[in-house]
Amino acid sequence: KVNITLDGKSLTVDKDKTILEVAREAGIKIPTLCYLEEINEIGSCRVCVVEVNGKIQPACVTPVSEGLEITTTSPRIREARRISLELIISDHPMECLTCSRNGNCELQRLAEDFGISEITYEGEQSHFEPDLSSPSIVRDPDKCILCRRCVSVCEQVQGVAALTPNERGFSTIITPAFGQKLGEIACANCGQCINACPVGALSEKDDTEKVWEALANPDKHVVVQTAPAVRVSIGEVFGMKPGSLVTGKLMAGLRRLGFDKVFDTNFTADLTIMEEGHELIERLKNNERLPLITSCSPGWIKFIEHFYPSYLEHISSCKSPQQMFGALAKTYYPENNGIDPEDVFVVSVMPCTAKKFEITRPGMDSSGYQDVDVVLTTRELAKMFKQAGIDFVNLPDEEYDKPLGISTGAGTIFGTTGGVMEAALRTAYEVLTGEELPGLEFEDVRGLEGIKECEIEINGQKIKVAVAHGLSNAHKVLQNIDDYHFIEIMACPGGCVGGGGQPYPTNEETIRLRAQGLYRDDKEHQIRKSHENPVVKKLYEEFLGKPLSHKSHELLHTGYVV
Ligand code: HC1
Ligand code: SF4
Repeated sequence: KVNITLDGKSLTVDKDKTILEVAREAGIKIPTLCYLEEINEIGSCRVCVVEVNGKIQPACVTPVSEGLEITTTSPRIREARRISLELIISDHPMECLTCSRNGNCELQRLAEDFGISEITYEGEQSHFEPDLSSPSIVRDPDKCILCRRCVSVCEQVQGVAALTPNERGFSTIITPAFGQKLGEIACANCGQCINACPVGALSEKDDTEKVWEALANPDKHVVVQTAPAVRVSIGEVFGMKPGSLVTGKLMAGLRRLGFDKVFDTNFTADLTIMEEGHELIERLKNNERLPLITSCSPGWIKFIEHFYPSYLEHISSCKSPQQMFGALAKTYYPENNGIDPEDVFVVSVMPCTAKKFEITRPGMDSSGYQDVDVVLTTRELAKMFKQAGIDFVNLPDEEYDKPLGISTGAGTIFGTTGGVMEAALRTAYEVLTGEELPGLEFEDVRGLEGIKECEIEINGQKIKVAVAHGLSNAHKVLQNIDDYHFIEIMACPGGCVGGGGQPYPTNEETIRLRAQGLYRDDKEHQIRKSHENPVVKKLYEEFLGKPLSHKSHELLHTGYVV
């Protein structure tokens, strides 16, 4: 412990803390910009400066020590912070009105808080070409403020290190190494760099126009599927609490936009459990290619293809629920409803930017057409609601359409880390033993710990499973791959609730609340096991035959790129 004076008050505080941490604990707000707790603590933006024994120092990187006298607000400090901000803004394009972050930009908010009405430092601005090469991510270096939050997240949280500062001084630019483009490198398309960016230098590729066009085309039968994690986050854009479960309003809003049918990715999440569960059962019986590893997160799939191609035989051959849905929406659904599959246009609403990439992968056209036409992120759909003048908060609750909208509680928890594992165990246990599972909730695989493990006994065999989220944890779990029978890996921290297309801010708190929302949703479902989904059963009877059938393989399974 050390004794300090903070804004005139004597305090005894832990000695390994920074001034910023101590001030926050004391309820004093110090503005920050480049700071991301435990991820990017580099003190480069100088927005958090305070006076320490009379000297101006950045609070985020200055540790407390015995006898420090700290002042967090004074005319001198206000002036220093203003100068830092003005210098950053002097090399930032004033395109706020047309920027994707208009209204939720951290720089814009600070400029407002500090009452910045003119920039005194005029001079040359840097100019670079935007990078439009990725199917998921747009990088506009002119808007970059060099805070390095994206660099740190990509390296430390995702273990990819796709982005790095290049050049020096005024010419500094954050890019992939050797000036390559994002679309050409090992980038997982996860979008975690977008969530980390305080400004509009990184954003998702905007596909909303394609959807407006399809909705306005009278010849198109436009159907939409909504991912599990969207129902607990989209309300945030309209001022609702993170984790608010707004499934009914989401359906109503989508119908008001003009979609012909509103369906649910949760339905094909149940179907994935049937296919993947039986794959697990087969591999356990034959004791081959264990552990089985989940395949629904396209960022994770791109990551393993780049970094661990020799482990690809472990990956489930199941397409993700989004892709299974696309394949059925252009075969089973039109066949049963007298619609020409050529006229069906499939839109996905996903918390994820990598899903934009996934629809372009080889094999994602097993219906004879591109199975999914467009992916919108949660943020993009929220923008469309705004543009259509939809008063989201006051929408009534409506239901999903049948048949592709009927799902179980197991399908909904796919959207949080551990959920796919829990859903799979509920089904694998009952199919293998023929007995009812005593307790449905697998607490050991819930929560935000980076790697979770659990052991479950099925027919006398001990099945050891692991769950990892955030790709740096994927690196770790793969070091001990032989310890397990089944592994769930999701690219994003927290799983899809923490996806790169989710509303700002996506942080530990919002991720936790969204996950709680999904577990509530699971509890409210009457049916909570995928193999009990009546529409999934009917689909097997009428169309697919049985899990892992020839037709299932044709439509619902895929291969990987080495
Ligand atoms: Fe996900 Fe999935 S859970 S990958 O996170 O398996 O994106 O929410 O839709 O496909 O179901 C995302 C979420 C989503 C798929 C499902
Ligand atoms: Fe890194 Fe993911 Fe951003 Fe690619 S999308 S640069 S992997 S954080």
